[in-house]
Amino acid sequence: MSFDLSGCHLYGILDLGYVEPAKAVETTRAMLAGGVQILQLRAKKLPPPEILPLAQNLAPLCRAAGVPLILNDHPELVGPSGADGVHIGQDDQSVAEARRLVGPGKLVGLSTHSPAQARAAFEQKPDYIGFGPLFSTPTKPDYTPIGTADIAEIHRDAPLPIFCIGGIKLENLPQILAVGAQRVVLVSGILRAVDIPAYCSECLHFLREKLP
Ligand code: TZP
Ligand code: MG
Repeated sequence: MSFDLSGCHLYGILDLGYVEPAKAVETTRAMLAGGVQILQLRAKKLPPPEILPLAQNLAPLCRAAGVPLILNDHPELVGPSGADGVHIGQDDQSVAEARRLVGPGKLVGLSTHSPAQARAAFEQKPDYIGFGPLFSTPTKPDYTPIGTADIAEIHRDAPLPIFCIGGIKLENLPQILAVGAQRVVLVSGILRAVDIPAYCSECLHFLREKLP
């Protein structure tokens, strides 16, 4: 059985564009201590043989915290690393193919960058989608921000969890929750925080307080 994401609202990405591989374990511990409810390892510049041992080190930490570990790309590393799923993009393999590669009981997430892509994703039945970037972000510099105007509409009757992403920080959570966001992904907000556990925990408290 795979994870039930219905209670997950704070998704943190450990992006190795911000964190040296040598600090991956320490940073993961800090994110988990702060209460992230899903954790993704995103290592765009590392080859699979270097991602595998990192993921193998993070998997037991996430498992002990009851938090699913998701690998960005590399569905073939999910089984060997003990991760809980994969996150794919619009230019990667289909959700069905990613699901075949990760095997049963694992999660498959899909990035979407417009309402049309989000609606098309509903048909592909991933376990969740990312929706953004809402705001411009140094983490994904080549993407045009899509803004917040479509958030409410895309949540209406959505058949799966939607995680808003892109330029989201503790400071703008009120703004995006006010327009209907329910779940958020943070990367640089968390990884540039002076106190990562405190930052994550403030985000989580805010989400818990404001969401129904
Ligand atoms: N996909 C859409 S925006 C984004 C990804 C991976 C980056 C979000 O990073 P940040 O630092 O939280 O803006
Ligand atoms: Mg990808």
